[in-house]
Amino acid sequence: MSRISVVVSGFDPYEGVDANPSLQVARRLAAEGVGTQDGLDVDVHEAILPVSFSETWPALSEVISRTDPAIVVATGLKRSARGIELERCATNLMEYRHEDDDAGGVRREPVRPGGPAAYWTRLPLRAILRDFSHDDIPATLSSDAGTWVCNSLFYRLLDWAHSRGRALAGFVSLPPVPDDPSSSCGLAVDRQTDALRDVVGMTVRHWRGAGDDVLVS
Ligand code: PCA
Repeated sequence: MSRISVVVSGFDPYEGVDANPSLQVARRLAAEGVGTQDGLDVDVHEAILPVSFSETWPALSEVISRTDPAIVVATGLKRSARGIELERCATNLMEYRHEDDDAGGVRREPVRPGGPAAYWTRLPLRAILRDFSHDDIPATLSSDAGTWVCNSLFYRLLDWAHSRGRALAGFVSLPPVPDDPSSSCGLAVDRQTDALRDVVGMTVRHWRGAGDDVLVS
């Protein structure tokens, strides 16, 4: 059977976040796999990334070089999210605090000087949302992955995808995991993992439907 390589990334814990659901979801998906999709065996590889503007993309890029994926789905925690948020676009902007700065300590710079202002993802977001509604997973589309490390990774990733023709890449923002399982806010790691399984499965089928076997070995 033909195989397809997929990378799912998540982030390490960071300030105020002891357990990042994106790390747990990427680990679980790589361990459990997503089964066969449309006649393709799917190899899911995890990439666990440091929360750092300068180190995140090199770390993901190393996993991409090693595994040669046709699809990359990055994930990260969005503390304000109430459900899964499928990100539509990445913007060429990073904002961060810098003590020496005049503008109240906030510095703004492009992710890639001279790069396009924004990129759209080519993940089949509406078809994924339909799968989510069958599986009762709360989700919305979003046009804002913020201006911090998640957005800058997403921008670098779409830069890469645009240079790769048929490769598909996207970013999924994850909500916090509730401390109390009966809470109506946030989503348990099991459900977040189900969501990512839907994202990868639908994206593989979409990629397959687009024709051209160039990236299938
Ligand atoms: N969320 C952060 C970076 C790592 C993560 O999981 C963000 O919103 O940019």
